[in-house]
Amino acid sequence: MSELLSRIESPADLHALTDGQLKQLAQEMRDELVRVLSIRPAHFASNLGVVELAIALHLTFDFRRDRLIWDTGHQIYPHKLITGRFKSFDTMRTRGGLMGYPNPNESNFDLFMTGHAGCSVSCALGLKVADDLRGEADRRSIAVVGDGALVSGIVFEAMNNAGWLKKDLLVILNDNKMSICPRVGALATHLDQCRMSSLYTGSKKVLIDVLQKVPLVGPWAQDRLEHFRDSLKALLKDGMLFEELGFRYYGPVNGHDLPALRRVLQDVRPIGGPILLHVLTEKGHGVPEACKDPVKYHTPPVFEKVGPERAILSLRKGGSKAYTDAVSATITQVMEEDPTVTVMTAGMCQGNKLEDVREKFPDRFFDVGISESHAVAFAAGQAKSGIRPIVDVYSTFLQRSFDQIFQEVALQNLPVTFTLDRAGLTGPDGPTHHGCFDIAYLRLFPNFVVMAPGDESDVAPMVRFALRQNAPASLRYPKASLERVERPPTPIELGKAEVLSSGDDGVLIAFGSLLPTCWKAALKLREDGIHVGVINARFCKPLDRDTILEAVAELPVVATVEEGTLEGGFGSAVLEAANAAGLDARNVVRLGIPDRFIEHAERAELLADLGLDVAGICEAVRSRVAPRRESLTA
Ligand SMILES: Cc1ncc(C[n+]2csc(CCOP(=O)(O)OP(=O)(O)O)c2C)c(N)n1
Repeated sequence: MSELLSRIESPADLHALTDGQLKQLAQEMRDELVRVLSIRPAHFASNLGVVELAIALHLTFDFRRDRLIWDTGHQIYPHKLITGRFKSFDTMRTRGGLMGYPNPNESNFDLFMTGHAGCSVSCALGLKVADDLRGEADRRSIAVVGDGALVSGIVFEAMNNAGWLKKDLLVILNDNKMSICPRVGALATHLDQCRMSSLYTGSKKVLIDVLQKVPLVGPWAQDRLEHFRDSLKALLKDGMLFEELGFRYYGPVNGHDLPALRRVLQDVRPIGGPILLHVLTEKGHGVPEACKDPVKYHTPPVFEKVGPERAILSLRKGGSKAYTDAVSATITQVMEEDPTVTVMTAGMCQGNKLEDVREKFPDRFFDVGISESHAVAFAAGQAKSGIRPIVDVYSTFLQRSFDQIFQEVALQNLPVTFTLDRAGLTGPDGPTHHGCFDIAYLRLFPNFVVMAPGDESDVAPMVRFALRQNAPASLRYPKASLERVERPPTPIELGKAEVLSSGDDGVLIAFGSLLPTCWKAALKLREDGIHVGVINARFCKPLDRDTILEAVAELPVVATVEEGTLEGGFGSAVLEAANAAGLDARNVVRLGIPDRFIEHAERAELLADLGLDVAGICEAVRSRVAPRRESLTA
């Protein structure tokens, strides 16, 4: 039942509700989250935790003018529910439907697509500076930052700058004690210390209430109490870190007590300068199962509602093994065999399926939090000293560390292994999460070995091969179930492709994840009398020039196939090599991700849209083979 929620067409409608109705609205919002997200895998627990915060923010500010950025942006669902998107909430994360992150194309209430964590304070500060310069200083600028996102270095760069500029900026720390996994890092202790002080905030309130009832004594007592509070605050080092950065620290406040939240937001609203408001929320609030296991319920697979409403949920099991499983199993094996191997994850222990590694090798497993640039430079330091570090990061998030890959790793030629998860089209997360660019941005660097397993059987040998290199080496793999092309094993050799089959009409050269698709396409084409071979490129750098350029020189059609951007990708590497060898490369057709951002939908849907499924690859070959045959018979 969404009796009230269905009537909220814009945040302005919230003002008509009584306190009791607002409470009911929060319940209806949670019910809607449970209803929709039980049938569709999406960010669940984080959103249950910010229902009251979203309502309170929209009641206190007017975000038709004021600025609001949610970070990490997967906490955006309650905000979407009350900014005119309730009726389309069913379409969440489906093709053509609502995006699971803020999306300015959906609503003016969303400002940036904040799928990557940590940039909200910078953007909010930028908006504030610009609004002031344009004579619109009345517009408030607010960043809601999760405690997981907070540890991104960039948040501190921004706070350092904001504290210096002394701009009116409200940073709300949404502290649920969790990143995806329990939060890590020294800062966690500081935040815990701040939490403790909620005890004194409560006692202060009681004392003020009591003293204010005594005639004439009230104001004086309040003044004394403020003094008392400040001394206590200093003693507890409460929010000191933020105060040192030039922010006034307020809180912590209970993020599920809507009236209290509204009061404190009203209180801080008129205060000038940078403010940090510490809000305590519970990940999964309102759904006991999600509170008990917020890691599992961060982005659960579809789950069943059984038993009393919202009380018992059970995750539906299933699903085949994914590339991530194969890589993490290999990492476990190599760490068992070689005590010099370490692994870095940037807040993605669960996503990277490294829980086993964390258990077995606590001194060689490092979750650095959402700090990809640090992870890479940290690994470089280890490599310099004879350790063999693996940086296990999603393709899209590794973009954060482009400069560390350049300077600390490639330029020093250090043997750091990069295992790039979710490389290619990641599906319902959409453009912030697709891993489209890593081939292009890694092949730029001298010294780098850039690889991709063609199927399951390449995975373990390739990880082991990478660890044997005396140079940086990367391998990319998709967010997909494992597939295998049955064939006799061939060892991984530096810069050597694997020829699976040959044909007179042409060849499909797959770099990575689409090798099994190419294999199926070649079989299908054979049914139509078109004979194309299949090559598993394995290496983008160094490229197997001998094998590939021979194909370019001799075959009528050479199709390069990659699940990455065509701009500077594997196909470009082939064209560059052909050009350098003075070959006519008009027979080369490049299949991959075009030069635009790809929306969200299921991976299979996107691959089909982009002509990267069996049908699309067959069509690309047919459309080139047929005219040639016609011209030969004419
Ligand atoms: C740069 C970057 N690295 C990694 C991630 C993957 N990631 C998504 S959410 C998340 C944890 C965020 O924690 P927090 O901000 O506290 O939000 P919560 O889910 O706890 O509400 C991580 C690591 C990301 N979104 N961006």
